[in-house]
Amino acid sequence: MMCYQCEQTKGGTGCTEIGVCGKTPEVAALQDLLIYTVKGLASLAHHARTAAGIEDQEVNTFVNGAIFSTLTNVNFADDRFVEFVNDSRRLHAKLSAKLAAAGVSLPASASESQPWFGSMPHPLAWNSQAAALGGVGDMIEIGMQTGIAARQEALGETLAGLQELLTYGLKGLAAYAHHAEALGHTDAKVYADVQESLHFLCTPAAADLGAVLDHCFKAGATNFCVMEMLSVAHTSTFGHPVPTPVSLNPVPGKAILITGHDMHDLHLLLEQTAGTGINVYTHGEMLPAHGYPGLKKYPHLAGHYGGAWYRQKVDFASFPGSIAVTTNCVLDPLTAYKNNIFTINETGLSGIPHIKADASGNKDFGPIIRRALELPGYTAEDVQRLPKKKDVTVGFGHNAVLSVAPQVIDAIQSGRLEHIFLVGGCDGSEPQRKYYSKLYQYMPTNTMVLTLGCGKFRIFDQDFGNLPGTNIPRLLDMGQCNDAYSALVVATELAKVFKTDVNSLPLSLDLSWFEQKAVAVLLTLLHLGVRNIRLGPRLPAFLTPEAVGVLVDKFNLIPANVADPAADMKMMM
Ligand code: FSO
Ligand code: SF4
Repeated sequence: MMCYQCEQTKGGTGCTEIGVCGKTPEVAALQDLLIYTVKGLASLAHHARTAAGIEDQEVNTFVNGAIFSTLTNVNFADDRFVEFVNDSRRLHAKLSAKLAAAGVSLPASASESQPWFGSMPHPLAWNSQAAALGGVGDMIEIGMQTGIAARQEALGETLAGLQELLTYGLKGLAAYAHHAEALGHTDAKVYADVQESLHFLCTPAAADLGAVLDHCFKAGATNFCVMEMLSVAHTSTFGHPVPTPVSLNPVPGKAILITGHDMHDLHLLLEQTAGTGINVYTHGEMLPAHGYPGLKKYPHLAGHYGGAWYRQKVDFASFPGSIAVTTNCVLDPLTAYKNNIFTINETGLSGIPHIKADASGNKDFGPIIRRALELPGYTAEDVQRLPKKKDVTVGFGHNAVLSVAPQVIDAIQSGRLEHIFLVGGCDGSEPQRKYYSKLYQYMPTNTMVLTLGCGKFRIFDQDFGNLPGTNIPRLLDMGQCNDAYSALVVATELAKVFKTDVNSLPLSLDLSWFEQKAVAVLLTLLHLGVRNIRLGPRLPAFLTPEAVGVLVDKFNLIPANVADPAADMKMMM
């Protein structure tokens, strides 16, 4: 196997024997095969759309969901990838039949293989092969021929890495689009853009570095629309987040922990547990849920439990209820809790029950609820015994932040607020990530910090006090990683007030990336022309020094100085 799609990749170069995340070579091969077959399906869908005006919603939804399943820490179950690959070929046959019925044939060039597919045919041609696929063993064998190695050999490391940059950006934006779709918000252009880019990766033009980079920034542009769509999906369904204290202390009673990013699932769970006496606790990136009026109104949304994703084995093992996994980041479970955990949507773990939506999209969380009722939950004694923690405050989406904008602007103009930091992104277990913990310590008291993503867990329970002369907290959490849109709205509005651009504001972006959604957000920021972004703790392994050089020249992208956060702070100030 060879996978270097996330920041924690082995040795900063690539996971080759087993993933640092726990991904096996077999699952890696199946994921590679899935991306390969989806490139073929997307190529066909692109032709169907452009040549015959055929739009197939099942294909559109599938493509985004399938590539979402290959994100880091989403799905480790080989049987689920076998299903995805078979579904891809089934949908390919369905769409081919529609085209044939419409009398539209594909140009021969549509399925001409490219050197970077190695010994494999063009994925569109492979999908169309009549022979049925064998079992999982056959798929793994074929999948092993569809990995990065063939692309590196044919294109060289820089171009192969930039093709991966595009693929990973597409994975991230597809994940966000899929979340919005769960709440009923879709955009035909987003499906078309994703599929056009996947099609592009199968054409001779994808051997041109400039064309690949253009597609990366185009993906960034599409992702901006997707993040806006997701923001609208969240706020129109659940209302705009409002500042809300969240308890980190449990209450007596049966308990369910919900993790991941999917607010729709949380809503369904709150509905299905209403009146059962079960309390629901958020974990990880679900923390911002407490700020939404449409979710916080449920009295049994009892609080938040645990820290960032990489601590889940410790946190989940001591949780006395069942655990619902809606999206990443999920890890191979310990025996201590493997009978309590359930996956939903694109997530998957070998041997762990998975809850599927029925034909009309309903999900029955009955198994999760029944397991919670079997488990002890929190007793009054537990609650008494556990050390008491202070509440944390969430809910500073763009609406809430802009409502205090006049005070922030006044503070900037009067010199009481010297600088704003946006420390966004993910957390992880590597020691280099201590850079972010230290960075916060070096922030002068006349500065503010906006956080988003699971990186906030390094400081989310610390008291940063208020901005001098105001009652505005210095630390404002804007939400999940996908709420980067809120930060962009705030930055754009501030720039308007000061009659300048985002790059000229007293604002520094220091991003901690981990997986492919962060790649999508980075591409969006670059597409918007945001410069001087610090990126860490390590630069992506898929970008060669030559590719990094292009980004440094064009955008002054700055590698985080993890060895010396004080120096970075000085430079940002
Ligand atoms: Fe974190 Fe995981 Fe939100 Fe990521 S939970 S690391 S970028 O998947 O999604 O911030
Ligand atoms: Fe390694 Fe990350 Fe790929 Fe997992 S997702 S195999 S940790 S590079």
